[in-house]
Amino acid sequence: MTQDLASAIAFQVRSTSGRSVTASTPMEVWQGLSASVVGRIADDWQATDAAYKAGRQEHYFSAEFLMGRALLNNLSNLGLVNETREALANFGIDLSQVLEQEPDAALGNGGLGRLAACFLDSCATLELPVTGYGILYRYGLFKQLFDNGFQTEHPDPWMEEGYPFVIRRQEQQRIVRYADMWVRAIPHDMPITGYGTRNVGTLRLWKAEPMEQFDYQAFNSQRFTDAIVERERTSDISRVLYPNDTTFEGKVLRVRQQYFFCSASLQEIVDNYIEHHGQDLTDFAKYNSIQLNDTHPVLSIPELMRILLDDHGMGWEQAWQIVTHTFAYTNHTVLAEALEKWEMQIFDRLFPRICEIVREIDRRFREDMNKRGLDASTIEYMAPVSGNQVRMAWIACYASYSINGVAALHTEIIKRETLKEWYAIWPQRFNNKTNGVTPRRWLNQCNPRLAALLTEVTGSDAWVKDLAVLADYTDSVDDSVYDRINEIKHANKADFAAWVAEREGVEIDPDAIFDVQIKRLHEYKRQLLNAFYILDLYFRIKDDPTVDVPKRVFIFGAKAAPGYLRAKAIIKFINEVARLVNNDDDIDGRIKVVFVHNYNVSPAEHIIPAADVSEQISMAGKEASGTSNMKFMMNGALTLGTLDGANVEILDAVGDENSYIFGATEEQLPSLKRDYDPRWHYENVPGLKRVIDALTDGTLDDNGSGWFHDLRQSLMEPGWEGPDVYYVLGDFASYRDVKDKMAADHADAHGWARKAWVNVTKSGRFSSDRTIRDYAEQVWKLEPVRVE
Ligand code: T68
Repeated sequence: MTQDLASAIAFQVRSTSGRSVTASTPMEVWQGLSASVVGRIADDWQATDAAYKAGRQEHYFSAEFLMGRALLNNLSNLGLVNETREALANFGIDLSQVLEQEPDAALGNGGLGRLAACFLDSCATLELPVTGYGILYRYGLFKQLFDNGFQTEHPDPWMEEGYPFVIRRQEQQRIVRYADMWVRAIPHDMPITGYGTRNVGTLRLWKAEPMEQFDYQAFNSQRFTDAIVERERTSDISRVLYPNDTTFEGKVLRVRQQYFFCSASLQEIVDNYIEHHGQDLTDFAKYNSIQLNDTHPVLSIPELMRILLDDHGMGWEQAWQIVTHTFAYTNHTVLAEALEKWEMQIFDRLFPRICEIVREIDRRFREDMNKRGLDASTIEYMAPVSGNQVRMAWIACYASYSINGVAALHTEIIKRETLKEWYAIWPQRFNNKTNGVTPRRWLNQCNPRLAALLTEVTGSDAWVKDLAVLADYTDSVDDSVYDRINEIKHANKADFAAWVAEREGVEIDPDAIFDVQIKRLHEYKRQLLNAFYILDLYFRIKDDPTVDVPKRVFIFGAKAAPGYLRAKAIIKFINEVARLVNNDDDIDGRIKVVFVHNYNVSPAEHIIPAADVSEQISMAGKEASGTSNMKFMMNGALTLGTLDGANVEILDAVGDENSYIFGATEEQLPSLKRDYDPRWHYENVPGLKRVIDALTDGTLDDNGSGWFHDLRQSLMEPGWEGPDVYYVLGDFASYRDVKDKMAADHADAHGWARKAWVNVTKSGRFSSDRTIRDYAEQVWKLEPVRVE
C-alpha cells in the first residue's frame, strides 16, 4: 500500500516538477502531493455533487472563507497521514517540511471567515448537502511585517505559485451585469473533504474576468493601453479582500464584489433548480435555503427578486413569498460602525433595476408597518431605505425567515437592543446558534499528542466526530492522565519555542507560563489591557529585582486594519513593551513578550496547542462570540476572560473553579459608565499611574509619531463617546488580581492539569458539528445525504 502510494505521489511530483522526486524542491513536492490528493477524491467529489444537486440543499453565502492550509486537513480526512509520511521518508523527504510550504488561503479577516471554514468542514463530516459560495480573491488578507515595531502591510498573492486545491470550471461560467459593465464570473471549486466519510462538499469561489479576452477594436485602433485598462477594471472586482473586520467601507468596488458573487451564485442555484425540478419555480424554497453570513451577501435578496420577476415572469407577491422562505441571516456584531449602509446613488449607478426593487421593498415595508400600527418614527428608523441610504441589516431582517446571533449573550443583546424593533414584530424569527470550531483541524491535526491521549483514554477515535463523548471521562481518569497532560503541554511548548526562535528570533523557556492573546487588533478586544498588565509586572520587578515571580511568556498575534491608526498604535506599543522587557538585565528572562508577526490560521495551529492561558478579555457585551476561546479550551488552556460572548457558555461548561473570570459584566457596565472617571482609577489603582505615564514620559518610544500620546488621551480625555470607551482602566484592578492569582495557581502542576483536563473534556458543545447540527435541524430543515 505504502509502495502504491509512494509511486502515485512520485508520479504526480514528477509531472509537476519535470524532474525526479529527490531533485524536486519541497514546494514542488507539496504541489505534486496535493494534486495526487485531488486525484484520489475526484470520483467521490463528482458523486457528491450529483447527489446534493438532486435534493434539498443549503447554500452558505459568505464574502469570506478563511480556509488556511488544505493538504494536512485532506490527508487526515482520508486517513493517509502516516502512510504519506512513510512514503515520503523513502525519498528522504520530511512530510512536516513539505506541509510548511503551503501558503494559507487567507480569504478572510478573522472570526467570521474562519467560522465559515469550520462550518464547511462540519457539513462535509456530517454529510449535509451544503455548498459554500464566495469570491476567489487574488490577494488574500495582507501580509504583516514589523518595521521598527510598526505594522507594515504587503500583498499576499497566495495562488501565484500554483494551487492544486482550486479547480477552474470554465464551462460553468456566468455573466454578471452591471449598468456600466458586464463581467464573466468563472467558478473555481475547492473540494471539502469530511472526516470518515466519502462525501466531498464544495466551496465555489467566483473569479471576475473580462467578457472578451481582448478588445481587438481598441487594440487595432492603437488604443492598446485603453484595452488593457478596461480588462483590468473587470478583474479588479475579485482582486483583493477588504481588510476591515469591523468598520463599514462604502466603496463602489466593495459593493461590486458583493453583487458579483451573489448574482453568479443565484443564477446557478436557480438554473440547477430548473434542471432538476422544472421551469415552475413555485417550490424553489422547498429545495433551497441560503444562509447569509452577515450582511455582505444581502444583495442576493433583491437579486433573487429580480431573477424571479424579470427572468421568470413571476408576480411580486409570489416572488416575495419565495424569497422570504429562502434566506436566513446571521448577525456577527453589535458594533454600530460595522453596520452596512450604502448610498442609494451607488446602487442606482451600478444596478438601477436592483435599486428599483429595493425601493419597492421599502414602499411595501412601510405600507405593511403602517397597517400593523407602527408609529411614523419607528417606521422611518426600520425602513430599508431612508434619506439616501440603503440599510443592509434591515433588509436582511425583513426578508429572512431566521435571524440568529452567534452566542447566547449576543443573541439576547440583539433581541434587546440592536434589532429590538424586529424582535418586537417577529420574535419567532430570532434564534441563537452558538459558534463552534472544528475539532479536526483544531485538535486532531494541530495537537497530535493530545489527540493520541484522547484516543487512548476513550479507547477509540470516535471523539473526532463526536466530541461530546469526552464528557464521560471528566472525572473518571486516574492521576497518570494528569501527568500525561503536563508532559504533552510541555512537549508542545518546546516545539513552539523552537518555531518562535526560528520565525521571530526570540528565545523562550518552555517551563514558563505561556499566556496568549491572538485575534484581530481592536480597542474593544483590549490588547492594551494585557499590555498594561505586562508593563505593570515589569515595574513591580524593577521595584524589587529579587522578587519571586512565576516565569511568564506573553504571546500576541494580531493584524490591525491598515486604516485603523489607533489599533496600529497598540501594536507599536506592545512591540515597544517587548523591546523594553526582553532586553532588561533585571528581568533576566522572567518575562518575555513575543509578538508573532503575520498571525494567520497556520501560526494559530502552532500557538494554540502550546498555550496555558487563553486571554479573552473584551469589554463585556462587545465580542459577539469569539472562537479562539473554544480552540484554546479544546487544547487544555484555561480561560482568563470577561463574561462576554461565548466565554459565558465556556465558563458554564467548566465551572468557576476551572476558569478565571474578571471585570465588569454587560449588565453592570451602563451604570458603571454613567459616572465613570478614568482619572480616579489612574490616581488610585495600584500600578496604573506609572503604566499610563510610561506612554508619554520617555519610557517607551513611538518614534515621534505621536501615537502613544494619542493612546493616553483616548483613555484619559473625554472624546465624543467619553474617555476610555472600552473601560480599560475600570477593569484593570480586577484583571491584575485574577491574572496574578492564575499565575500563582500554575505552580500546582497537578491542580492545573486537572483544570486543563476539565476544559478539554467539556469542549464538546463547542464543536462546530454541534452548531451545524443545530442549524440543519432548526433553521435549514436539512437531512444528511450519504454518498456510498
Ligand atoms: C466576528 N466578526 C465577531 N467580522 O467579532 C466574533 N466584519 O465575536 C465572532 O466569533 C465571529 O465573527 C464569528 O461569529 C468578524 O470576524 C469580520 O471579520 C468582518 C469582516 C468584514 C466586515 C465586517
